[in-house]
Amino acid sequence: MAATLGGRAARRLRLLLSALKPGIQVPRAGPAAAFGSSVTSAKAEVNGVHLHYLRTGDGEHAVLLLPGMLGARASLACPARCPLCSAPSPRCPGLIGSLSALLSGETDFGPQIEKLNKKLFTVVAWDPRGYGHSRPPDRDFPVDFFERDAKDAVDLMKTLKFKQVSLLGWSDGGITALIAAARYPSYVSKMVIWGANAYVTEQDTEIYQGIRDVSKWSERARKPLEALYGFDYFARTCEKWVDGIEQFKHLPDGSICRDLLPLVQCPTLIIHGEKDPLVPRFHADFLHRHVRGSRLHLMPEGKHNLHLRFADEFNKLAEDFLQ
Ligand code: TYC
Ligand code: MN
Repeated sequence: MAATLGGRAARRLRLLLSALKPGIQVPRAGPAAAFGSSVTSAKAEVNGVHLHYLRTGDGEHAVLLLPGMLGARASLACPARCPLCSAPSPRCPGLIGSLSALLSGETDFGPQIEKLNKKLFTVVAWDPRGYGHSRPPDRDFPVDFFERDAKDAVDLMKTLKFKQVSLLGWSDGGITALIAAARYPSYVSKMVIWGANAYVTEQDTEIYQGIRDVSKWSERARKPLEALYGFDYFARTCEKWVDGIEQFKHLPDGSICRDLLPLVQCPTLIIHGEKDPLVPRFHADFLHRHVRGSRLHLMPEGKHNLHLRFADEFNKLAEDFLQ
């Protein structure tokens, strides 16, 4: 296949293919090369599953990026199987597009993977089990699914031999980060969370019902996830997520992790986008009140994806806080 391509294209193909072999360094093109940066894609066996992660930077300070629902955020936007030869990812030429997506920063942590300071930080972005490339298994949502993700996340970083980590958790990933910090206080040094909530209200339930049917999502939100998962898995998993998160509404105070917040010991920065249509302000205020010593930073124009829309501002906030 590469033989049919011109010299430049063939070089690019070889580069991309070598990049997709787990554990192999990907020389980065473009501005990131100025940091001598590379991104590796790999899997580690943790708690009986093969967890996929991206890794970049070689700084002392380990930082784990935790994606939200459907977890595609850490992952390359690419199909589980190649549409041409049906080889499973990450081995087939059809996945070129996916790596281009990473290189052009189209993943949901693209600007963090690309631009967080590689000399200060070693950045890992993971796919929780059942999400992204951490499949099989299929994703399920037992009532302890956030607890399970928190343990998986910490055990992944221990497997990778990090002595301590800081957490950057978005949305569901923020909930996972809170639980990890509460349960493993000596392992988590600092934490930045945004778009997270510690409990579920009637108002949240209405919002959840609004996103349950993925065919009603905007094309832009739907496309990358559909490409990654295929329509059926994507649609089914979104419905299962809604059922999963609604379990908490029937618990006392709708609690996801309310009781754990006082156990958090690490310095915590809560960022809230004041135009977030998914997570109302009272959730950020609640976290701020109950996580001891936490800081609340408001971004007036920020929505749910504030780390993408205002990536430079977000990265600077996070870097300054972590140092
Ligand atoms: N927590 C979801 C995520 O991980 C996003 C979300 C938040 C959806 C609140 C609906 O009411 C909601 N991306
Ligand atoms: Mn293929």
